[in-house]
Amino acid sequence: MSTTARPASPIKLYRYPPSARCHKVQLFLSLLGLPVELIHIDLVAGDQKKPEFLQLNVFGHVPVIQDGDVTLADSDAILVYLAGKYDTGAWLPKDPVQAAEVQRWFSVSAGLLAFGPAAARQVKRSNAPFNLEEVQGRAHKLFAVMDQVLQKSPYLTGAHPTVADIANYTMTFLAPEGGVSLQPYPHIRAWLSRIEALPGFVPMQ
Ligand SMILES: N[C@@H](CCC(=O)N[C@@H](CS)C(=O)NCC(=O)O)C(=O)O
Repeated sequence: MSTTARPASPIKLYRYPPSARCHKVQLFLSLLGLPVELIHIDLVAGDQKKPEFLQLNVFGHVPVIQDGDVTLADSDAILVYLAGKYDTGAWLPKDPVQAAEVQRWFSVSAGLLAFGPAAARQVKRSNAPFNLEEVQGRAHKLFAVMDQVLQKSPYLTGAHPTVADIANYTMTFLAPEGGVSLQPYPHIRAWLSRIEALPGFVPMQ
């Protein structure tokens, strides 16, 4: 994908490899063809709560990027920054209605997706204190809706991919790790495949 500008040096991405939110940032950097330096933050060892990391993000969460003088946290906020700075406009539409549509899907990524399928994966991976049946149930309710949306259009906000798709891709792809099958959702599976076919796509390690 073409870019309007190039960073003077590789963008630093502080990340923990199993984190879906870190992957979505890494994915978007790759789709934009931007150089990246990956910096490992070990969430199990507690690196994210050390004073030097808290200077980068007071919340003590990954992902964080550093692009020259700019330090930014929050996966969806980072997508907005990267699209605004390095893309020609397609990934983050300026039209008010389309921009609002993208924002709506950021809310899904930070809400319904995080507290449904992503929470189920956390239970399975790290015994997180959620009720597995409850969060799996939320995941299926969300995916039933997403499947209908994706039956009508190839991407979440219409005919072309936007940061809304990148924001929601990884947690959706990983849903089976939380015991949430994607088999009942053919339109979601086709959407995942469309994203995986984009030039520059990188899978999670
Ligand atoms: N809204 C933030 C949430 C960031 C977040 O919760 N990151 C998790 C990893 S996916 C984290 O760093 N957890 C470490 C902890 O809670 O100590 C985003 O989208 O980046």
